[in-house]
Amino acid sequence: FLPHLIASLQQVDQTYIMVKPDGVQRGLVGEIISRFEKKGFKLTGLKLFQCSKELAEGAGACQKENLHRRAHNGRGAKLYFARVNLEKDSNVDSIEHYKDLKQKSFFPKLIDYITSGPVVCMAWEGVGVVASARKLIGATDPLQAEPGTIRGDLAVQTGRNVVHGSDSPENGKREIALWFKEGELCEWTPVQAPWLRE
Ligand code: IDP
Ligand code: MG
Repeated sequence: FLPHLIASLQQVDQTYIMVKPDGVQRGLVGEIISRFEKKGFKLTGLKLFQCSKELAEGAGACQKENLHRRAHNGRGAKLYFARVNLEKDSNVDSIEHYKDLKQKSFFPKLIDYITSGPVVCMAWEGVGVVASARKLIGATDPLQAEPGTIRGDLAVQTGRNVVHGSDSPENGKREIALWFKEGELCEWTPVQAPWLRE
């Protein structure tokens, strides 16, 4: 029983952290990466990424369940209407990413925000990384976030709160799979590992 308990307590998790466009524009990328790096978590994926502008337009359209899109048949003569479900488009990262917030009034603005410039996508790994990263990030509303947290130190408004962090280990896996392609993540052992955990 005890070894099992210890093993489950030491479950290694993954979290998806993203510097949002305001964090990139304000030159906070290094500062934000540093917080997780200094804490002792392991970086397993990192890239600068721009959601296409089409996605921002899709944000309005995706409030409808389905979108009818005009398309050509092979010979270019007849036109027909194909049923396209935007949510199933594998390119629509930001909409899929925030799918739980689709009914919220601020959803279209959220998608505009997140596609308004490049973001920095990160995968971090470690025991307890999901909950710990949420603590390092701080409350959703930066004015409520404690000093010492990223949002508490670096932001003032919910709609410009500089960083995203997964809210559960399941969502950590889901979001990493959504934002990273196969081959973009690295398996490695930091030399400092024995200095972080006994
Ligand atoms: P979280 O980022 O702290 O997990 P969520 O409730 O999951 O917060 O919301 C996702 C993101 O949506 C927030 O980080 C913020 O950018 C945006 N958001 C949440 N609530 C509001 C709001 O009331 N107005 C504008 N944007 C919001
Ligand atoms: Mg959230």
